[in-house]
Amino acid sequence: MTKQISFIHAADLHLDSPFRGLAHTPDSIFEDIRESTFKAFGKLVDTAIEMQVDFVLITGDLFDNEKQSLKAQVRLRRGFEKLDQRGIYVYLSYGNHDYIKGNVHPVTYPDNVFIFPGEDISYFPYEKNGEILAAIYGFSYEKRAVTSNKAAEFYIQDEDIPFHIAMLHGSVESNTEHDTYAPFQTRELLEKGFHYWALGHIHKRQTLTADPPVIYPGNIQGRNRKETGEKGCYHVVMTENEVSMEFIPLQAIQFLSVEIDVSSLKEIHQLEKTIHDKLNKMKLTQPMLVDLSLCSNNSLLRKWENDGLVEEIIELINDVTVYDKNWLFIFRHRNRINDISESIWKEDQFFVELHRQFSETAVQPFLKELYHHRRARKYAAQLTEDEEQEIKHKAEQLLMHELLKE
Ligand SMILES: [Mn+2]
Repeated sequence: MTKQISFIHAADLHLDSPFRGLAHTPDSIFEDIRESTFKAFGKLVDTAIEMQVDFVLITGDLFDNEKQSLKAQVRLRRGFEKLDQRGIYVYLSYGNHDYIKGNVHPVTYPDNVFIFPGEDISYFPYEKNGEILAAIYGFSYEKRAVTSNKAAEFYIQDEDIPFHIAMLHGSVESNTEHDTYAPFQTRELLEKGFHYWALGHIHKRQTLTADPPVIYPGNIQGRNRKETGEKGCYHVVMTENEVSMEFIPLQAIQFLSVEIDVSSLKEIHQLEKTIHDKLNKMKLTQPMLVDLSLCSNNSLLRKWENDGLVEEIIELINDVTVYDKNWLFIFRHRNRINDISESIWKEDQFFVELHRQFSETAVQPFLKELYHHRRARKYAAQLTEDEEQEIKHKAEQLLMHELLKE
């Protein structure tokens, strides 16, 4: 008989994320938001039970904060107990957000839970019906950062075991978008001969290679406007000859970014209808947090914005579903207005030059002081390419308008 194992691979639960940036939402909605990481974890547990998997892998950042909130630990324990009753094991490692030394209220988890004890790579044998079927390798962050190449330290320890699975919380060496922890190169993982690399740390779902699978499942619940769409885990079934994988969404709330061109609108009430119609087209099967961009090629949108009418329209739209189970809430909006005629851009030498200057100027150097400020730097996240472009665009528009006033 061919040997088979099945498991769930998840990472980056970030339980009890504070969602500070969304504290301006109505209380009932903010409560749902604060509960979302727990709800997603609840679905993870239910999925593991429904799929009757052998075990669950959670590769780091179970908690959002190194203090490992007591609430998060208790909710985890309850979830693990449910899995224990079904004979499902849990293997987990701590990451850069929940490194071991930060934990102030350690909670004891049930016996089905195996936690990698430290930064040296170790493995747990998984036994089923008296036979060791799999070896699960990993390590936990003892402190906030692990910057050495941990991948190099992984190796298969007992060739007699049929399946070898590696859990690694870290990033590809060339990835500069995220803090680079435990950097590795995909090629070097492949050389190791493991059957599955269960990665964590990067919140965007990614398949680095399919055979053998080297997988970031992403986080299980989006936490900000950049973490859009479905979030979840992989259900993996492995035999000696093949692997089947299925992505299973777990998010309780979805972040969505929506762009609407409102250039043709003449009256403010049309703006309400246009946004409403666009959002109405989406089937609401769960709560949605919408990041709305309005674009226009004329200045009417700017006038509405300055008169406070856009804000009012958004409030009116938000009010519609605020008490529904599947609410939809626009939590952020921005305007993109290009109302300066092309002929000015392209023909007036002064403006052509101005535009060139803008495109060649970087925003970062002007922010240096802010990012080095002892207190500000804790809160100021690095700007993304997009954000930098947006700032430049706004500044350019503002300057153009001031210059063209005459
Ligand atoms: Mn994380």
